[in-house]
Amino acid sequence: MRLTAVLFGALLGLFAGSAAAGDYTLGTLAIGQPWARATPRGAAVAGAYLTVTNKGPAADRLIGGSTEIANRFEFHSMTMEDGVAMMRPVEGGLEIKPGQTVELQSGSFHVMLIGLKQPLLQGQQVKGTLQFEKAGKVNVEFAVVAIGASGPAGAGQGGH
Ligand SMILES: [Cu+2]
Repeated sequence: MRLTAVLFGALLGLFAGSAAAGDYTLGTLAIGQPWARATPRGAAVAGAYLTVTNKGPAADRLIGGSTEIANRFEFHSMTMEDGVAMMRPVEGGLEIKPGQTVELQSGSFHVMLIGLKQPLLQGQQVKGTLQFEKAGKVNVEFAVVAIGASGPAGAGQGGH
């Protein structure tokens, strides 16, 4: 029963992956819909988000990246401490185990673009790269959504 559910989920994932724009494949890694939020004028940092699914037999690691609009590209974790959201750089990147999907999302692990050269504008496509330890580098585009949006599809609340 459990296996059926897993397989069904995997199939759904495949369909979703092939249907949606903004998805990328690098070897056995599937990268889903990189996106970022628009920033107010003068902002120095922006959060960026994506998912990575490892369809291969070996673990890989998302270790870095770049974008055309920011000087630095970091991975952050976010935890609540005494009711305050704290962000910290993640050393060594993020491991993606075989069969695992890692979500970089608002309020959790995320990409932090630091040292913005220009504001991110809604509707913009920001060119960038993602660097994996084993699979290498892939070119992606981050779709910029409205400041308050919670995902690439639009609707939702804010948060970091
Ligand atoms: Cu951050």
